[in-house]
Parts: sequence; C-alpha cells; structure tokens
Amino acid sequence: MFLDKFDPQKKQMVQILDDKGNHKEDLIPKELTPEVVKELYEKMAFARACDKRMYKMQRSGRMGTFASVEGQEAAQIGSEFAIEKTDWIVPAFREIAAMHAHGVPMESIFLYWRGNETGSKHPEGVRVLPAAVPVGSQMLHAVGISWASKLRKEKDIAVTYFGDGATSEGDFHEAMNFAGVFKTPTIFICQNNQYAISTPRHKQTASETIAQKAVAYGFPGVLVDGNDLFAMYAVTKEAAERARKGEGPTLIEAYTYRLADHTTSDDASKYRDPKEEEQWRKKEPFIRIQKYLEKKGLWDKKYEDALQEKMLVEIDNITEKVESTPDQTPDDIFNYHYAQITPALQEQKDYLKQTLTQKQ
Ligand SMILES: Cc1ncc(C[n+]2csc(CCOP(=O)(O)OP(=O)(O)O)c2C)c(N)n1
Repeated sequence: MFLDKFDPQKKQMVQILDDKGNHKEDLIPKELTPEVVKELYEKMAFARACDKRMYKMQRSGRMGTFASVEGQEAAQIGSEFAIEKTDWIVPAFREIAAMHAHGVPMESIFLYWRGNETGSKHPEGVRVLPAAVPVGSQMLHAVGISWASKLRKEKDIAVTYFGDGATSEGDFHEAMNFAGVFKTPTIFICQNNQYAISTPRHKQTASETIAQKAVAYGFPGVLVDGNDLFAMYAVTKEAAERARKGEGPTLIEAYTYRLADHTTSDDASKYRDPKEEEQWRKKEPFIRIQKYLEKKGLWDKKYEDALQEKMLVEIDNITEKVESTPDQTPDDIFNYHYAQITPALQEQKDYLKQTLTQKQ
C-alpha cells in the first residue's frame, strides 16, 4: 500500500498525523485505536523521562557518556509495535525506546550506560541484540539473523536501526546488497536525524533521499515522517508482512531530528543553528499525539501530570536499583567478549592486572 505508492526518488513522504495534530483517518490502521495510541504514547513518554534522568545522572557523575533518544521516540515505538516479540531487534546505540518496548528492562539500559556490561545481557527470550557502537556494524548482524531464519523456514524477521551517518559505511552497502540478493526478511530503519555528530545530512550523501538507495539494491525504500507514530507503525507493518511472505527486505527512512546533543560529550550549539532546533521542536512527535488524543478525550494536562508523577516513582526505583548494583571489576572488560577468552585478550588482561597491582 505505502511501499509502492510513495516514490522515494520523488521525495514523497508517508505522513498520517501531521505536526498540527491533523490526521488522515482512512490511513490509520484499524488496530491503532485511540486507546492503543495512548498506550504507545505512554511508552514514548517513559523513554523520554528515562532519557532525562540519565542526562541528569551523567551531569552529576552518576552515569557514563550516553546517547539521547529525544525526538526519535515515535520512530522507534511505532516501528517496534509493528513487529512480533519473536522478531529480532538489532540496534545501534540510540535505541532505548525500541529496546525497552521489545523487552529489555530499563535497568539494563541504565547499567549499560553506566559502563556495566551486565546491562548488555538481556533476559532469556528477549530478542534484542546489545547496543552496537561501531557505526553500521549491526546491519550485517541483522541480515545474518534474518537469513538464518529464512534458511530454517521460520517466520521471524529482523529489524535493524541505524543513523544517516551509518549509510556511508561499507557495512550498510554490504548488508543491503546481501539482503537484496538473498531476499532476507530484514527491515532496515534509517533514523535520519539530520546529523552524524557534526556532519549534516547534505554532506553525508548526494542522494536526494536515503530511502532511494534501496532501489539500487533491488528492493523497496520508503520515506516516512519519523516523528509520526502512525506512519512509522503502518509502514513497518507493511514491510514486516512483506518480509514474512518471503518477498524480502525493505528500507525505511524515518525522517526525524536529534533534538539533543549527539551524546553527553557533544555540544551541538557549536555546529547547529539554534533556530533550526526551534523549528524541529514544533514538529517533534509528542505534541501531535497529545493533540490527537485530546480530540478523542484521552489527553489533558491532569492526565499528563499524573503520568509524569507515576513515571518518576518508577524511575526513582530503577535509579536506586542500578546505583546499588556493584560496579564491575577491570577483569570484566575482557570477560564478555567471547565464551572462552582468546590468548591475545588473556595477555592484555594479565597486563592490566599487573599494571593495576603495581599502582597500588
Ligand atoms: C566505525 C565507527 N566510526 C566512527 C565512530 C564514531 N562515531 C560514533 S557515533 C558517530 C556518528 C553516527 O551518526 P549516525 O549514524 O547518523 O547516527 P546518530 O548518532 O545520528 O544516531 C560516529 C562517527 C564509531 N563509533 N564507529
């Protein structure tokens, strides 16, 4: 429906709920009832509230460097809701909303950003790979996972998230090419948040859209308003159905904006015009859903205040649990690489131990 009607080469973008809160009723999938939208809104709100807490913790020395999801919550929650829990999520490092929605406890995410590797050990059965910091590397893993699923004649698909910057990595092209040739059940979700640290989108690629890159690999690419929860859900749902039917991969370009700094180690004011951010704040994903839900009688200030208060209690509990978890030992830096440590890593581990002992 969307995949063949919206031409990425003509910059046609799927949008169902615009930034003023107007919606195209006939395009809203039936299962997205106002009550369901409210539930998804709460998931988005929880991700944002946790994001704010982690930022504060980082600023007071209680959290490591972390990458904010602010502005990208609809792209992640909308797409995650369109797949099954038996499907795989293969994230980059900015996916706290999608990872949590797919079953990763928020405590684990906090632990990870505190530098505690146990945060990357997700509960049994939760099909989410650990965060991948080497830009673009995860896309190949997603193709491998989904190819395995296809070879085993299983129905599970893999969704991988990455940024606009990752599309300049060889890994992106290798993953896309392989997926196209072998028709793997993979959904590539590029969250085009307009920047790769300080590199703006126009310096990343000369292509008119990122979505159109799929055309060269022989499968559909579609440009979607990434700040529109409805559009992200609807398009991902179609891509998932296509993948499950054996028709192969899809590239979704979620057109969005990173409202925060790249990470807590960055200062975006050094390379971004504050007026640009101001403009994007008007288009951010929460305001439009609030307007939509308000029209349906499901959102007002009182509800929002109560929701924020409830989440704060939950986040206080998470913070307490996380801060009372013992820190890792230097050995743990090496312990989580392989089931069995390699000789080279063993050598480095011994060296570190020796150096630390000498310092004491
Ligand atoms: C292979 C590799 N090169 C460089 C880096 C340093 N680095 C970390 S994030 C980043 C930019 C990523 O931009 P993008 O893919 O657009 O994702 P975003 O951070 O905007 O979500 C870079 C260059 C890295 N982590 N890995």
